[in-house]
Amino acid sequence: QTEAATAPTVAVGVCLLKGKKVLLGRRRCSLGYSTFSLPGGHLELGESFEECAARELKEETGLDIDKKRMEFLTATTNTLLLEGGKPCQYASVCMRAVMEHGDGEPQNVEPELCDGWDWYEWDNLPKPLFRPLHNAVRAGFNPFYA
Ligand code: 8DG
Ligand code: MG
Ligand code: MG
Repeated sequence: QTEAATAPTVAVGVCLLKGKKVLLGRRRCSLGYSTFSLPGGHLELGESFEECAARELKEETGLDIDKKRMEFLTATTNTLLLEGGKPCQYASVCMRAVMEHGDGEPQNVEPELCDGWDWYEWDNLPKPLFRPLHNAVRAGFNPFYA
C-alpha cells in the first residue's frame, strides 16, 4: 500500500554571501540528512519571497537582514524527494543577500536541525549538497553572477 503524495510546495533558500563565500549548514533532519543546504524553509500563506527569506534566516541563524536586502534570483528548481519513502516535491526559489559590516555572525539557533553554519567558496562547495541546491548548481546556477 503506497501513501498518497501531498501536493508540491514552495520553498525558499537564501544565498547569503560574504566576500567570495556562501553560508551553508549540514542538515540534521531526516530529509536530506547530513547534506549541506542553504538556510531556508517553506513559504507561508500570505508571505512574499523576501519576507520568507528574512524570516527563515532570522529563525535559523539569528541574523537580522531586512527583507529589502533580499534579492529575488531567477533560479528556481523543481525537485522530487523521498521523505521516509513518501514522495514530496519542492519548487525552490532562490534569494540572495550580501553581508554587510555590522550584520554579526550566524548562530546555530536550531542545533537539532543543523550541525552549524559555515562559509564556503562557491568553487569549492562541500559534499554532498542538499538535492535542490545540487540541482541548481548542476543547472549552472551561481549566486555571484545571478
Ligand atoms: P520551516 O518549517 O521552517 O518552513 O521549515 P524548516 O524547518 O526550515 O525545514 P527545511 O527542511 O529547512 O526547509 C523546508 C523545505 O524546503 C525542505 O525540506 C526542502 C525545501 N527546500 C528547498 N530548497 C531549500 C533550500 O535551499 N534550503 C532549505 N533549507 N530548504 C529548502 O526546496
Ligand atoms: Mg530550514
Ligand atoms: Mg526554518
